[in-house]
Amino acid sequence: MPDYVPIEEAKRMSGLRLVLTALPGPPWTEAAKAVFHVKRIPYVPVAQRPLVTNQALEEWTGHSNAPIALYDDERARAGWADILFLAERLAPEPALIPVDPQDRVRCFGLAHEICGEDGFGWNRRHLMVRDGLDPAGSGAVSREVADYLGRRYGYGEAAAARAPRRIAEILRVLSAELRAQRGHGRRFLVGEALSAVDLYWAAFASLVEPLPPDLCAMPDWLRHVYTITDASLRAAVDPALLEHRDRIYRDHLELPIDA
Ligand SMILES: N[C@@H](CCC(=O)N[C@@H](CS)C(=O)NCC(=O)O)C(=O)O
Repeated sequence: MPDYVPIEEAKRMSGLRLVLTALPGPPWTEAAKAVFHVKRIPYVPVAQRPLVTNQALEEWTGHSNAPIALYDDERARAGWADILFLAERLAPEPALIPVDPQDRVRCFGLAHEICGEDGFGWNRRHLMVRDGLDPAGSGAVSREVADYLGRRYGYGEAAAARAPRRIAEILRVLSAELRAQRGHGRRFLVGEALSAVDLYWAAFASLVEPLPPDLCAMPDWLRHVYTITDASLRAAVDPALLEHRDRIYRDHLELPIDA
């Protein structure tokens, strides 16, 4: 477990402080950790606990979810792109934003489809909320948490109804990109080198199927919630995408996942 520093103490510190969801596996948190890990940027971890830390984090940063990056007395950064640009500035090498303009466009387009509003993670969350609100659901997500997440992230019946289509189309786009890259003898989702989008996919693939318990010790209920069990949605998952996740973790990230 990271040595989480209490919020009040972190507030008084300078340098980089990173607010992280205090569970192994939440994709937005793991994505931010991956970026700072690859760049070898040290940070002070601060725990976000849904519903528990909201007020204190809101007062400090103006945000209450995770991740949030705070550097010296600069504005708090809560969006994945803002966090990435901060990391690029603090440690330009290894660059995670491609230099080639076409590759940059691809990188940000794909990253938004993975991490952004109405992207893969966002729509997977809608399905978790739907399960939690359904009296006949799996019971893995409590009604309280489903209500809370639903309110925060624009859940509605229409959003839930279209979520599977969005999830499947994003998975197909990622698969097509990966296969096209492989066809050119390239081992990354964009360009010739590791970029942020490989890290984002590695982190968000937990919402297809988390890494096994020895590599990611998440509670069973969370593992259940994260795993795609619906057969038609599962059919949209190209096994090559999970292989890519496994390789990115093996070659570039820290295992087992620590939280
Ligand atoms: N602001 C982030 C999104 C972060 C996000 O959605 N975090 C969620 C992950 S489920 C969270 O912290 N949820 C718990 C909560 O809202 O308390 C971004 O745009 O990159």
